[in-house]
Amino acid sequence: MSNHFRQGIKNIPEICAHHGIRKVIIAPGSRNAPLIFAFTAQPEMECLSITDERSAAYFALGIALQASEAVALVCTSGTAVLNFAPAIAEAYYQNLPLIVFTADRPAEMIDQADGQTLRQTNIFGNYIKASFDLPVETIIDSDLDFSNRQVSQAVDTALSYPQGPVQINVPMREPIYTALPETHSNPKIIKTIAAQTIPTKESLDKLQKSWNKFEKKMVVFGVYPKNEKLNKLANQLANEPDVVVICENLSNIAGDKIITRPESFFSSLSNEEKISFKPDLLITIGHSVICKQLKLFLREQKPLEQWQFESSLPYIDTYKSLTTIIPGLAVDVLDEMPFGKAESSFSEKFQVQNQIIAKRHEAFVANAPISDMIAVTKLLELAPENTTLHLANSTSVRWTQLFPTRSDISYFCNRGTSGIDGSLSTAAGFAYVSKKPNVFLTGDLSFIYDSNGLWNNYIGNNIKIIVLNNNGGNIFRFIGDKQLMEKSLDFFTTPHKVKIKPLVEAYGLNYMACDKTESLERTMKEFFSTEKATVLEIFTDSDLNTENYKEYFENIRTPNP
Ligand SMILES: Cc1ncc(C[n+]2csc(CCOP(=O)(O)OP(=O)(O)O)c2C)c(N)n1
Repeated sequence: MSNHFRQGIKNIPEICAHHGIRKVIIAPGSRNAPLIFAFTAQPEMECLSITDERSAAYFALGIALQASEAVALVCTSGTAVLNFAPAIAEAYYQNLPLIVFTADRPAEMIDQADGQTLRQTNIFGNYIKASFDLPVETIIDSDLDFSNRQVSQAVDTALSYPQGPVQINVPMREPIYTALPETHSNPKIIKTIAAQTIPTKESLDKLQKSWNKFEKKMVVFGVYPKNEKLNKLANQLANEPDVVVICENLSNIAGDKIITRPESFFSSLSNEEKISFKPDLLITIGHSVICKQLKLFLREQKPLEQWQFESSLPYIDTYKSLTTIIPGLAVDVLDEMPFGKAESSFSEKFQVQNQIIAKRHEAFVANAPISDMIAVTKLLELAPENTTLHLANSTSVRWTQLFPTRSDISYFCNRGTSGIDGSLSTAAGFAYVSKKPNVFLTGDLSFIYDSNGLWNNYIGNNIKIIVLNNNGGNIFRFIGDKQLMEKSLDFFTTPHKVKIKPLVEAYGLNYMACDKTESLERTMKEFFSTEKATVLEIFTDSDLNTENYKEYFENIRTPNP
């Protein structure tokens, strides 16, 4: 057989390169050999090799996040494919373009008791923007055209708004280990051009009228990567007397008048007080928020209208008050609106309460002994300028939300599906393409779970990892019912005997440790000044952390005079 039957596969990297893909993560295998030959021969393509598919896919997600570009993934057939699934689900809910090539056997060999074979067509089902199957061979021109078109369409689909992952299943017949054709077939490239959606003039006028009608407006930003234009716009809005802007640290928006600690803010209010903080109009932008107290507040104190910009899925009615969906990017649409000025004391009310919380917070942390909270206090004090801070689920991200957002830091967390299974790999992928210092803050379980994130040759010296080792999942002590969980607590928190030091050293990283309040600041300074990739393990007491968390909120809740 002539080797032209693989022309379609040979063309894949060239089509990807035309669509702007520059990086491909390859997990090893045999069935994917032709894909490996093709990608490694493409000059524009940087090929990275990562063995563990779960980690490889999260690593790709980290690159896609940092570089705002599509990243390709290649794996062999069988369970290798399924190991991509967690990161694909995360990419789906974070709207990140991963182009996932899964090598397969031809249809006649599926479910025929052959090795390393399972049903791969549309295997990611609910968590993929689209799935494509390439022809087994491309001997005739129409098959080759079809194969080229499928690849173009797949990449285009991943990149079109809202972005997301796509699967390209690539069935191949033996022989697998054979050279790709020499011929260059000039594959046709089909591309969708970038477009901008703006509501019609009529719709904008209607929005403007509503805007003018309401005296109490609240804008809530969800998870959003740093965006200077959006940050400026949020601060502009926050300066209006009738507008209050609420942003968790993951919104990457900060400013004097922005409420960046909603969990503390809404915890501090009594039920009677909450009534006077009720907005008439709620505007929500971007992905989800973590803050439970904000959700409870808004579900109780329902606004008259809610406008939603840019949700990852349509019809997300988190606060049960959704009335209007606005297509297009918030920056573009809000820019078009003149926003009338109004006399109002709505914003002022929030600012006063925010000052009260700030004082209570400072007083509390000033006296606390070594604990997760104090480690986070020091981290946010000492982290180098322009750090990218990656946060694991669950208390790592929650503790940091109790502190004011540092405007120079970029905050990230896998909140698409909130897994603990890929945070380290995501941070490692992100840091690999980042020129800034990257810090990953994690609990012990999340670190151990994804310690394979260190099993690759791309861990640079710009990554520093802090493990808050409180011997298990501390979060369950915060949220659970102590009495109810008493007999089965270990099944939630899962205490363990894993030694993190040898684990870190096995991967060749520096290791440091701290278990005393007195040495925390000095150790952390030293940690941030090391030039090598380093893990700092901070030992804390889970009972004390739990007490700390509860006392913190009791302190925040002190009745207002
Ligand atoms: C893949 C996955 N499995 C289980 C969970 C449920 N879960 C959420 S947080 C958590 C414990 C995390 O423990 P650790 O990493 O030590 O952090 P801590 O709770 O101490 O902050 C678990 C098991 C999850 N989010 N993702």
